This record gives sequence, C-alpha cells and structure tokens, in this order.
Amino acid sequence: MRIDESAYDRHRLGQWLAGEARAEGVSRRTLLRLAVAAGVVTASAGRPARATAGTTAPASAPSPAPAADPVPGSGIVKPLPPELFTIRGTNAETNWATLRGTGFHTPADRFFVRNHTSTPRIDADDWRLRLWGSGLRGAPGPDRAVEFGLRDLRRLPSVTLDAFVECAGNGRSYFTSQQGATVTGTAWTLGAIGTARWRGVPLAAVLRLAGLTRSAVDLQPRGLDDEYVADGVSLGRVRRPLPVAKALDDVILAYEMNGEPLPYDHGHPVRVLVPSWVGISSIKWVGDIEVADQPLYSPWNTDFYRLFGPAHPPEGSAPLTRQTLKSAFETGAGATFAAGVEHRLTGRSWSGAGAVRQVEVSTDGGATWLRADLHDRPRAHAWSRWSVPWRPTAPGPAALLARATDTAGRVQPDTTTPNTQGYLFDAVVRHPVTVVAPV
Ligand SMILES: Nc1nc2c(c(=O)[nH]1)N[C@H]1C(S)=C(S)[C@@H](COP(=O)(O)O)O[C@H]1N2
Ligand SMILES: [Mo]
Repeated sequence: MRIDESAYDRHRLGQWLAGEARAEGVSRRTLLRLAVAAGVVTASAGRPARATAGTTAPASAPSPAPAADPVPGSGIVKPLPPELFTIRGTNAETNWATLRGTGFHTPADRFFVRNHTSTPRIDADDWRLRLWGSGLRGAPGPDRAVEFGLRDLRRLPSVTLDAFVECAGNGRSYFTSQQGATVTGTAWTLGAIGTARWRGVPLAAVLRLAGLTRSAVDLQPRGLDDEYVADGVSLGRVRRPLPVAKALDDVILAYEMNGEPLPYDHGHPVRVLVPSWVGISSIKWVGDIEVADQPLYSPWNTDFYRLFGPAHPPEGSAPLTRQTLKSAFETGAGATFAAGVEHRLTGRSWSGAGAVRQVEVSTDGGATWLRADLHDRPRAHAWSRWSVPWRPTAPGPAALLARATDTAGRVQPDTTTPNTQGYLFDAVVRHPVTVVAPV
C-alpha cells in the first residue's frame, strides 16, 4: 500500500489549524512553523489552534522494576561484550564483523539496541495493552480503555514476518566522515540495523476487536519506558503517530523474536513492528495505543524524524516513513587481508522500498565494479546476503565499496544530500582495510 505522507501531512496540519487535531507535548510554535512553511497557512494568518481539552495519559501498566545494567550507564539489560557491540550512550551498535556467518536472522545477543532512556523490565503477566480514543466505538477514554493481556493476544491467529528494524540515523557518522557535514545525533556507523523473525498478531485484528471506526485516522502507540527528557524538558513517553492506513496494512504487535519471547531490550513483552519504516515507528514495550478520529502529533513526527536543513523545505520534509537503501561489509574497519590469497568478502544490502535486486562491489576505491553473488531470495522488508571473491595483489591501504540497487529502481548514490539530524544516509560507504604481505 502506498501512503503519501506529504499530502496527508498537509491535510493533518490544516486540521490542526482548524482546531481538529491534537498535539500534546508539541509547542504551538513548532506546529505553526510547519503549517506556515508547508503553505497550509500564511504567516500573517497564522491563527493559533484551539487547544483541545487535555487528554491525559491513561494509567499505565505496572511500573517496571529498575533495569539491571551490566554496562554501567547504558540502561541496557543484555550483556554487551566489546567484540559484539560498540556502546554509544544509551544505545549499542552491532559490530558488522560479528554478523559474518550468523545466518539470515540477527541473533538477539548481537541485535542493536536504541533506547531513548533505559530498558524497563516488564513482567509479562502484569502487562496490559490499552486501546482508547475517539476512533473506537463508544470512544473509550483513557480510564476505560479496551484491554488485552498477553494471553489474549496469543489466543488470536498469529503471523510470522521476517523484517529488519533500522534506526533512521543508521550510517549518520558518514555524513561527517565522508561528506564533511555537521549533524546531530548518535554517531552510528552501519550497525543500527538487525533482521529478525517476528511473530505476533496483526494490529488490524486487535483494532477490529477494540471497535475501530471508519472515522479513525491516526493511531499513537506509546512505550512504557521512562519519559524522555531533552534539554531539561520532558517530552513525555516515546510515542509516534501512525496513519491508520499503514496500521491496517502490515503492522504487527510482536511478542516473539527469532522464536523466543521478546528480550527485555527489544520490547518485552510486546512491541509494535512496522515493516520497512524507520525504527522509531516500531514502539517497544507498548503500553497503550490511542486511536483517534483526529490527526495526532508528537515530537517524534514534528521536531524529530523529518529532514531539515538548507536543501529541505523550512518546515522540514514530511515525517519519515520508509527506510532508505544501504549496504555493509561483514568486516571491521581497518581489517587486514593477506595479498596474493583469495578472500571471500561478504556483506548484506537492504532497502525500505522493496527487495535488493543487485549489488556491485569495488575493491579499488570505486574505479572498477564487480557483480556480487546474492545468497537470498529477493524480498521486501529484509536484507540480502552477498559475497564476492577478492585476491588483493599489492600491500597497502584499500577501500571496499558496495552499491545496491533495489526493485524500486533506487541505486545507492556516491553522496547524499545532508540533513541536520543526519537521517537516511544512503550513499556508498568506503570501508577502509589494509592489505598486508603474505605470511
Ligand atoms: N518505547 C520505545 N520504543 C522505541 C524506542 C524507545 O526508545 N522507546 N526507540 C525506537 C528507535 S529510535 C529505534 S531505532 C528502535 C530500535 O529497536 P531495537 O532497540 O529493538 O533495536 O526502537 C524504537 N522504539
Ligand atoms: Mo531510531
């Protein structure tokens, strides 16, 4: 299903101006700026929207026990051995070299973690999912929500889905190292992605049971992790509006990852899984979902997860949806390869717009390219593994490059237009390695 977020976003802004949309936690200034710049209203005509009566957070599921924290300060529960992960604040990046030979699905012990705060340890027996809002029959308020426990969800027909979760900022550091651009946010290399086999229930089925009406337009899943504080201001709990059209298409409420209950760090007991969309859509530890017959905003679809900067409209792009196209080698930066020996270079490519159709590799800094062998049936929402043989001749530094083409016709470019928050890097990455004399 194609969802035109630009048109929808303009429409949504128009409704906000008419007092028909809600935007808790987003300043009026931010929304006016978006509306003015999108041409939905002129600056002089910018009448503030009527604030709708405060719909407060529904009482949430039991407050989780504090997380164990094997790596002090990370807030992450699982072990983070340095050979598997590079720790970046409250996040852990997968080291690509450790994916070599791991198979199609990323084992949970090396799946990247992106936490705004820290992993809550939620007891599956106490967990409830609450659905509420004006888009449900009878418009249940936050205090009389429609509730599901994990056992209720497990009784519904399940679906299994192979899909990646990838942070919108994956590859961000290359905006700086390859293009000299200044960007804000976690300086990921390419390890803010993992592919897993998710099992759960279609969100559509749960919405129907909850009494979804035809007038519903936006959903807003929200996590049970702590409120996110940025620059001393709480933005509330992590939440991001999701158009009903996408929710009814292929979104699932996942309770299993690679055949096991979801690990704590990846949303235990239940997370939203939005195939091919930016990672922020896939809300972990989901505790409630507002279903609204009005458009919704949160900081995660206004100030964050749009493209801002000189090359973008002043209001930023439409909220980000599909991921871009990327490739990575299963090789550490600075790895050494003996000259005169045949090596097998391996890697993976993926796209949020379709399957990967072709991958080309260059071992001479981009002068010549060789078609890689693809090892997976091309399919949407997941990566394809590939390999090429390489027999380096002369010792010295070398750059490995990989360039993917997807079924939507996209090809990774040499450079990509920067945006201030460094989202959606898709250019070809230069992996530095060293060729050494044979032993
Ligand atoms: N509740 C909640 N959901 C969340 C987040 C979060 O901090 N809290 N981070 C989001 C972001 S930005 C990403 S990229 C993915 C990361 O999923 P993972 O940690 O399972 O790899 O989760 C998303 N869902
Ligand atoms: Mo993310």
